[in-house]
Amino acid sequence: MLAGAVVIWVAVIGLSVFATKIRPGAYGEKAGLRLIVWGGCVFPVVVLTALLVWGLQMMPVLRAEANGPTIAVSAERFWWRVAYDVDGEPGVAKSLPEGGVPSANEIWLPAGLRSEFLIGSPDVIHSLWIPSIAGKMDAIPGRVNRLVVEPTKPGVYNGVCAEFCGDAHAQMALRVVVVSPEEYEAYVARQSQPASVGADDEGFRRFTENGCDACHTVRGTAATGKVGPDLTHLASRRTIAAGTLPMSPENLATFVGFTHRVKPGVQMPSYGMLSEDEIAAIAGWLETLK
Ligand code: HEC
Ligand SMILES: [Cu+2]
Repeated sequence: MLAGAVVIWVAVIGLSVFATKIRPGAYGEKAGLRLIVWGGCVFPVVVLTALLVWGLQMMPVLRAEANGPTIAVSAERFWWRVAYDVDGEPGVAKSLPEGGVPSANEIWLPAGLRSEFLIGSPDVIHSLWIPSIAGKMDAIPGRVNRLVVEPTKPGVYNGVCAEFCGDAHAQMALRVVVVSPEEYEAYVARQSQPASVGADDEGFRRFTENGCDACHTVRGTAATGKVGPDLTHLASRRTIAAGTLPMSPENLATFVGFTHRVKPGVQMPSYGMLSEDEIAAIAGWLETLK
């Protein structure tokens, strides 16, 4: 393209210089018209059409291939379901692959590698947007969109849902943590471990008694609910409820007791009817899920 542009530029400048040098009236009106039709219309149409066809053909070749992990991101109302190291089959898939190491609302990425997000949704259209790292990509029910990202600088970045998806849309954020590839591997290895929960743990007993396990999984225990976020390593995350509150024992208690006041429209029932002690016991136990 550069070579072509130089040739055309030299020709156009040459013509202009030539035009200033010739005697007025040296060429007739017909000759002038011919130059405009051939040089000004036909030539650019042919050249630009050829470039367009060539460029479109080149697009798949230029698309960056991932050389890092494949991470499934499911946009839910109103949080992000994450699974590390899933098997992403090429081609157009209708739903996200099962398996992988589950997490939520926080995505760790290795710096300097091209990781691939497989992005889907079980309910409505959302959009994953991590402004410092990549452009927006819609999460559409019934199809899987792919997004290759290559973060270069370690750090913590913010992401949001960028497509109105319901009441709590504005409280559907996430954190992206970019670390070295070694730290990334260690993180995923830690996340793949089950939680260590004693059978006589007071907080865990109240967690199951109140039916939290119907919606939440704590790997290594009998809690295998799939509706809400995996809580196995909840306390290792930076925020609660998709960026709504910073992670702390007090905020965990606030979220469980005043769920709808903290996040209006949230798809989890409030447990305000529980006694303060009971909520404190549950929150204290959740805090141990590092
Ligand atoms: C009907 C299903 C359901 C039940 C029952 C339920 N939850 Fe949830 N929970 C959810 C959903 C959905 C979310 C995601 C909310 C959001 O961020 O929009 C959630 C989020 C959470 C979070 C924040 C997780 C994160 O990664 O930020 C905690 C903590 C939590 N629930 C604890 C509990 C506890 C404790 C109980 C029982 C007292 C409970 N949940 C009962 C569905 C449920
Ligand atoms: Cu959304």
